[in-house]
Amino acid sequence: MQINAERLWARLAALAEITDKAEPWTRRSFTPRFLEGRAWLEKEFAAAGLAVSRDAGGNLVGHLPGREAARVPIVLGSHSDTVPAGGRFDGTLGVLAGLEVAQSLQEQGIVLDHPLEVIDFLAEEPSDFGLSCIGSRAVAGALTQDMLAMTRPDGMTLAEGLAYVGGRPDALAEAARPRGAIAAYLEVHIEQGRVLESEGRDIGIVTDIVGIRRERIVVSGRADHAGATPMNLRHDALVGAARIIDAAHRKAFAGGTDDKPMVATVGYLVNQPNAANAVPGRVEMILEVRSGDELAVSAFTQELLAAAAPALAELGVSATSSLISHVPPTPCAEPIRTAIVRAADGLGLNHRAMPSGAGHDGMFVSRVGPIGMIFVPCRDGRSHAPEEWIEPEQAATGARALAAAVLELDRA
Ligand code: HGY
Ligand code: MN
Ligand code: MN
Ligand code: MN
Repeated sequence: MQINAERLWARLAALAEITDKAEPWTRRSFTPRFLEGRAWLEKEFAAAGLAVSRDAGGNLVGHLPGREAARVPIVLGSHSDTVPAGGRFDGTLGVLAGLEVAQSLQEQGIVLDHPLEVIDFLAEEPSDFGLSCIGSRAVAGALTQDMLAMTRPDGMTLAEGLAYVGGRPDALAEAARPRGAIAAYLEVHIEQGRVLESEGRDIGIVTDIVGIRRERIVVSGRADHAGATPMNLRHDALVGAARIIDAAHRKAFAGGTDDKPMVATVGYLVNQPNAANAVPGRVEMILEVRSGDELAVSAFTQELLAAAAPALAELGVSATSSLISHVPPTPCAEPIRTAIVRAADGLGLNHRAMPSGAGHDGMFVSRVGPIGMIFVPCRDGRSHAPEEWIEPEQAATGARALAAAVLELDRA
């Protein structure tokens, strides 16, 4: 089966151009720019011959009937939202490679036994509500009322956000799919690391997706005049946050093992009042910890804040943490991995098995059906940065492996 590499590359370039111009490449979920990208995708899905719908969870779903309507679908997909000033390929490659496979099947008169779906999952990246994988949580029936009540800094609730993107927060049961409702889920994604490029591999076949825990930490001090407040009378919340951030970095550096490495990051921080001449009174930040070691991830923040307590007491500040999300490590399914290996071997691709240090929608889709992921190398392993890049041939290889794996799974 052929795919149209030029068309895939042209679509990747066109979707990338739908970005906040001041800060490429940015298409944050729940924003007008995201809706612009969705409108473009909807047009492309229809032009590719798919029946297009939006489910109650805010996902864009393209549907291609199969020979046997009673079968559950093979699903391809990923996400079209980005981190701020992210890249052009994180997520979009999976959505557009899936679309390319669906269109190429029709053009070559290949009718699968299974229905085929291509899904752009809503808000895979941590949204301004703090929550990630919102659309795939909805498909897994894991979007709770508490989550719908989460607010973003401008006060919008996630329920309002869902409605804004065409979801139906009061009908989430319609988006939820029971276990067994998906025959196989396949996602092509850029590796977002350096392994494949450094080893000269064509693709990676993912073994498992790392576990991720995110907590909101608030450091409370006292806002004061920066000039008239002596150092010994200050309660500087940002210095307290700095102690915590440095300790988290050191703890993760020393933590983990070779087969279960650990990473910890504070990438989001709000300093208040955030004025050059005011001692910071309050800091809110998000700490995320990732590792295959579930226990270590679960205990990380509590241990961290206990160890930082004397330093915080000395500063006259306090810290509290609240859980945002915790997703355990997610294995990819053996039969799906085997089908991808057969597909890659059939194409003569140089491949290897590897874990994913990045989170993906498959963490939740795995609750509905077996998942598999295909990684393509990205330049210098860079991602979540404007420098993110892949070559047209690498995009095409990912789509060809996806197409061949779909044919393998359809026959299974
Ligand atoms: O954060 C992640 O791992 C993914 O890129 N959303
Ligand atoms: Mn990402
Ligand atoms: Mn991604
Ligand atoms: Mn993903």
